[in-house]
Amino acid sequence: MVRKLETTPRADGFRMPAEFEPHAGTWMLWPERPDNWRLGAKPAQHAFAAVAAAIAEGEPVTVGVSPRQFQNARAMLAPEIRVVEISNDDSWMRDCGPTFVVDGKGGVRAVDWIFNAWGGLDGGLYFPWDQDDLVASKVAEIERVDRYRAPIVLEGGSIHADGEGTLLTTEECLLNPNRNPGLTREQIEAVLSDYLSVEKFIWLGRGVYEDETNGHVDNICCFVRPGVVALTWTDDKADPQYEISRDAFERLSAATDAKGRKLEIHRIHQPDPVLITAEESSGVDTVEGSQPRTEGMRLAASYINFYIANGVIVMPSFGDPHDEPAREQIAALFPERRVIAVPAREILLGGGNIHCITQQQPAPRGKS
Ligand code: KQY
Repeated sequence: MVRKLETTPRADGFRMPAEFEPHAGTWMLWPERPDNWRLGAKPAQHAFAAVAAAIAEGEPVTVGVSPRQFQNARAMLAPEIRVVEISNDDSWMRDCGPTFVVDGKGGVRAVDWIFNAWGGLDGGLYFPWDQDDLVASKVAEIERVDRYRAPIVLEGGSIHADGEGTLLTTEECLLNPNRNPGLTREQIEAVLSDYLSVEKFIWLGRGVYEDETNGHVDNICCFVRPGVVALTWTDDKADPQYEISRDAFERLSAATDAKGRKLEIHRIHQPDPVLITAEESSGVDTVEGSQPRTEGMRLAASYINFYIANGVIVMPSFGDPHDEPAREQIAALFPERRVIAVPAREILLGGGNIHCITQQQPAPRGKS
């Protein structure tokens, strides 16, 4: 029996592990909506399939897909990838999927946050989002893990944990009135503390310039290992990203983590600004209430939106001169993993990147 629990992970001895801890596998969803993905999502589907194949070099991958796209996804995805039918409103498993927690005794459970499509009717990216909000519970059912329904709106891309009690997030997103308008910073920290077993919060100010998620942390900064973070950067003082990254650098420099450590900060230079072309814009259906994809709009391109899987790092590339220096830096940060760069412009055109479309399921820890 899969239970919906009324207690909290902290009370039950569960914590959110870091992404760099061992995984049982990765969950993804399959893109199809034509008001977000150009040309009926076909270019994005190829990009998602390439991401899934890269991750599958290190661990099992499951892709959830709507009934309409089941056969197409099965045909486009590599045979070793499991395809299961999961209705959805779009394909951002990081954000609508579960945050898994572990107890160190072989137990794995799911935290199922309330999802409101990045802001609900106050700046959210589409309506409705009811199927997305069911995704975490369906994943929990498929995996037969018990589930906590958390009492706040939150997306997985808005938090990073070091697995040792520290949580990294942004004020722009978590304190945005379009998520949990009745809650103060302290009240949000209290809920996160109960549901993730974290003690120390490192609050950055804003996320990447023009990030339509209201500044998810997973596009600007991530943990490489406890005490070590990577931060998106630009040397161009005229770029609006400069002030955002400089402020983040100062906050990180001043911070200590839950274990009292100062952070080692690695700056990874962003790609040159990525703008939507006329051809790309014309391939997206116009629907009132959906995020516009207008020619010339700047996309929130960042190398930080990579995914840490067992044995591999899957990072986005953009056909940009900064791709190779970023790949070399990330490879040096993860010497024990192989870095696979996947062309990710088609994912970025939908408003996010590789980290946003993936969700790790941790391996049970401490099982005898
Ligand atoms: O970046 C993400 N975590 C999700 C972006 C959602 C964009 C929806 N169009």
